[in-house]
Amino acid sequence: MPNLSAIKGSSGFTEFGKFKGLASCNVEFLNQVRGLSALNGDLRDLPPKLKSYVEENVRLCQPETIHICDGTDVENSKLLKLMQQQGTIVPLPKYENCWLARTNPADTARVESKTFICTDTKSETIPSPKAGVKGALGNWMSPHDMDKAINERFTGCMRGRTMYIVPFSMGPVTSPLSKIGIEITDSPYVVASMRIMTRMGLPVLEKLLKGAEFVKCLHSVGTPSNGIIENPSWPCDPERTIILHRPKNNEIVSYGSGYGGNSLLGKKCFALRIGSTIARREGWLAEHMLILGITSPSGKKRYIAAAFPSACGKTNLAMMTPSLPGYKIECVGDDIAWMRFDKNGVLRAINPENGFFGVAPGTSRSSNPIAMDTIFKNTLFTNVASTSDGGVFWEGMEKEVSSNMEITDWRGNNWKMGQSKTPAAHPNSRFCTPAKQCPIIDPAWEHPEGVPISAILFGGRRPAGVPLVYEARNWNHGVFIGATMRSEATAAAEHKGKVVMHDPFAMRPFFGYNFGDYLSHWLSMKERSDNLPKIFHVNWFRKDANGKFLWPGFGENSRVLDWILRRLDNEDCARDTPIGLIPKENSLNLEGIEENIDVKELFDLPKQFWMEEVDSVAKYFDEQVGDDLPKEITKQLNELKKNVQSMKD
Ligand code: GTP
Ligand code: SPV
Ligand code: MN
Repeated sequence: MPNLSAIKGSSGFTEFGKFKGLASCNVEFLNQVRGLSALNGDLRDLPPKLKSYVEENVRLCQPETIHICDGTDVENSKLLKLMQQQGTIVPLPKYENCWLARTNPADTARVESKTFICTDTKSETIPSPKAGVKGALGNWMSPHDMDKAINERFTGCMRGRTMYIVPFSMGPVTSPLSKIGIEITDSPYVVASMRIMTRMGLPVLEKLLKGAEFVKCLHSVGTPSNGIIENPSWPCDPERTIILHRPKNNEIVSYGSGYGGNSLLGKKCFALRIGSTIARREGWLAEHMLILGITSPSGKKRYIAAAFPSACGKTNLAMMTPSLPGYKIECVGDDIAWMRFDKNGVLRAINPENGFFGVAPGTSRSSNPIAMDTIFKNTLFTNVASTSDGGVFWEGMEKEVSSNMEITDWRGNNWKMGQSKTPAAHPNSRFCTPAKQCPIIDPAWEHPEGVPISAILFGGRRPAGVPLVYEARNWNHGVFIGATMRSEATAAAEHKGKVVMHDPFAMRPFFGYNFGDYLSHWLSMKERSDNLPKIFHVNWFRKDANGKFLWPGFGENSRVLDWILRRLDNEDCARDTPIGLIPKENSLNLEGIEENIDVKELFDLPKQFWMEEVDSVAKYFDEQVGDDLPKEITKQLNELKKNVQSMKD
């Protein structure tokens, strides 16, 4: 069996055999690989499956050279220097080891319309929409079309570039809940970001050498078919961008974009889309959820997972500074949870990520001081604005820069506060920062067995009709609440305007398989435990008639968590309504809150609104899910309808 020391050689891993030093021997090496003749001895020492995966893609993409990433500081410094030379990043001298990347303005968010799951039959991937209706629960592609799409785009796409081989682990390397991936990419920005967002480098290679399986992730920023790269500091091919997944092979292929979920393939592509298909096979859950630990004034600690759609407040809740005295919140993760019932029926969660890829605008000392204490070292910022003293700026930071500061917007233009008509930072601009820098990172955040989950929250941006919080009556009702989630569109994807969209489980862009089967899988979790987490729905975003938020949100959300924890303790503080359980009068702790809260309006359940809500959910299920909808969900819908009809006008 090949062993690590054979690869290590005498020079140690920082040199990583001959591959890293390939500058000197690359031509010969690549010719050998392309010609499939005898291989470089060191390559032979890679696990055979990895070796052939690399060889296959070297032949396809034809890179100039190969770099197998070891994840060391030395390697990272070299990459940062290279990106500076290429103009991809600039240093932010105001902070320690922070960098700013400005993308091509055509490449600033996830592209859901160009994201496909590839299975033999369409019904494995998406429910069949009603005739004449466009499916909105993912896009399917046939294996033949996927192969064609890959060949058209990837043949020779890395010519003149370095191919980086990035070994990474989703989850702590020692956790039995973790999974390994290999990302092959031609973007040093992706390598540097993956080093923050995942556990990357030697310990993972070591695990691979011991025979661990890996998810295959191929990525190229691409080269437009006319060969012209408009913006050499951020190469991309927006017209032909495509994100493909083949669950059967645990395989991801992404072309044309360098941004976020399109290119950091461990995140949405692996941890959610491929992850959800693995989870289904193995009997667990891969979800778009934050994980937080909360300690009550009595000292009792519990963990909560919460699914909100993109840019709807996960990072903020996961790092919240509670306004209610005596509470403490600690952060396990801000975006993704992998959860599995242990042998005692306790739902245990790990955060498969190692960093935060968080929305910058709106993050400030007043809204999220913990994030502000996390992100000003070792951070890669993308598409934020910069200040003349070498710092960053975005909407929400107005009070945090002095007025004489010159600001350059995310496109590189001069920007004047109160005068410029366009935002300084792109609305989907992000910070990419190591999770361990978070001052309230939970002591158990890397525990291999995961943390025990007591409650699951669903929520979205609902400007009307939906109360601040309500509790599901039981597991099936909770699954129904997840299935009926809706939210206003945000800038995290390519959607325009503020339409309220269906986003079941905050997973609409991330399902790896048929949503109907996904619902059955969730319903089946009931059989795995007598100690299921309680399920709640929250809405921080209800507005009054003037369009003003009715609830101050952020740290004040601790008042809602307090009520939820009391419900977990079976306190008699809830009353039944047609949609679920809401706080009894005066049971939500509003002591000391500064704002005037219109509790009545916050919890009002207008009959007309809920009649319409039931109708649109029914229409959605009928048009989008059809026969794939589990009977139990239809039953829940009928029950809600009956309850709503009996409401007083
Ligand atoms: P993704 O990383 O895209 O998955 O987003 P996310 O769910 O982590 O969202 P995030 O916490 O970054 O919040 C996105 C936006 O929502 C920011 O502009 C926040 O300021 C705003 N936001 C978060 N929490 C609240 C809240 O309680 N009330 C209000 N009004 N806005 C909030
Ligand atoms: C989201 O959109 O939910 C994100 C950002 O977390 S991205 O990684 O781009 O998907
Ligand atoms: Mn997200």
